Amino acid sequence: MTVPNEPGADFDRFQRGENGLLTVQQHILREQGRSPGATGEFSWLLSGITLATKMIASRVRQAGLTDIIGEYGRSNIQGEKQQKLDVYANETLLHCLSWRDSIGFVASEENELPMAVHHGSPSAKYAVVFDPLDGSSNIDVNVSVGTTFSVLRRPDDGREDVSAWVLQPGKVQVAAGYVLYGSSTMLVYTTGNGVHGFTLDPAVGAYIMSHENIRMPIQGGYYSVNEAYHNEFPEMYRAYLDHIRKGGLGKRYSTRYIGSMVADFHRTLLKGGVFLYPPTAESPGGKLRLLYEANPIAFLAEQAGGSATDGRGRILDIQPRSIHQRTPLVVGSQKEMEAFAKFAGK
Ligand code: P6P
Repeated sequence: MTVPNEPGADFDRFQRGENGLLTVQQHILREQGRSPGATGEFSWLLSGITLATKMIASRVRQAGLTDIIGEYGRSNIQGEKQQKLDVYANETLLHCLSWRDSIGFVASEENELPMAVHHGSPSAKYAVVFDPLDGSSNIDVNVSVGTTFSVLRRPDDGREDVSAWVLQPGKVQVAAGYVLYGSSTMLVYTTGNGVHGFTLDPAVGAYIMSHENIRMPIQGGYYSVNEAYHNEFPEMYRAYLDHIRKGGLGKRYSTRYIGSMVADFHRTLLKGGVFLYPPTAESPGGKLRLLYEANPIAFLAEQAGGSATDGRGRILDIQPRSIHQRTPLVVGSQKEMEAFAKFAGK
């Protein structure tokens, strides 16, 4: 009997993961060659994030049972009281990423300065910026929280200072995503070739593809904003929200606001609508951080057919000036964002 020397038909089916068992590592390898960010090195880098977030998910799930709830007893660079889980999540990500020699620098919401990892080594090609546990003040009341991350390539102009590696506009991100610790633990990421969602199967310990090529609906049914600050918002935001409430977008909207950006955006990604964090009296430049919150969210939104602005221009075009720089953020579906652009005078 001659043995065929080409892959059988089943090979393609298994490669495509039609049997429902495609893990995120396999997905990255399958994407290899289709997008600049998806290489074997990148798969190894991403596995540092997926490993850390599995460890974080395990602690989040046990939060009420172990001594991991409550304040750590210190404030972070943002002046926010660190929760014990913030510190655990941060140290877990720093540990796992330090073992990836393709990473030159990491920057965290929890640390004032970036950390040089393998900078100086020829293998160091990426910087990773992240918020280890966004929305952590919600942990004590069992509300979803999330990890956000953004991957940047080393500058191609030979500049080796950390600012050149880290302070890059969102439009050059190699990859970005988040992990939502919700009713299930989901990783949602993009390498510029669509947005894909993977649900953690705790029995297997692997993120399995559950949402291939997520597309935002053209229009949703929710707007998401902290209405307590309504009177502080600039006029164009208040006029826009009144327009939505009065049926100006051709349908009745409901409001949803979880107070955890990853959860509020995840709903917007899957169901459509708009999420806003406008300038307020307390945060005139916006509250959300550009590098590791707004940029990954904006990259995902654009890859899924939506868009994201700071009220003046495209989030991804903003040239960062500092690591912890904040920005106003409006992100959502096509219809809601086209309407916002009119109120923003664009
Ligand atoms: P506010 C959580 O602290 C966070 O950074 C985001 O996750 C969330 O969208 C926002 O702040 C909520 O802020 O002022 O509405 O409580």
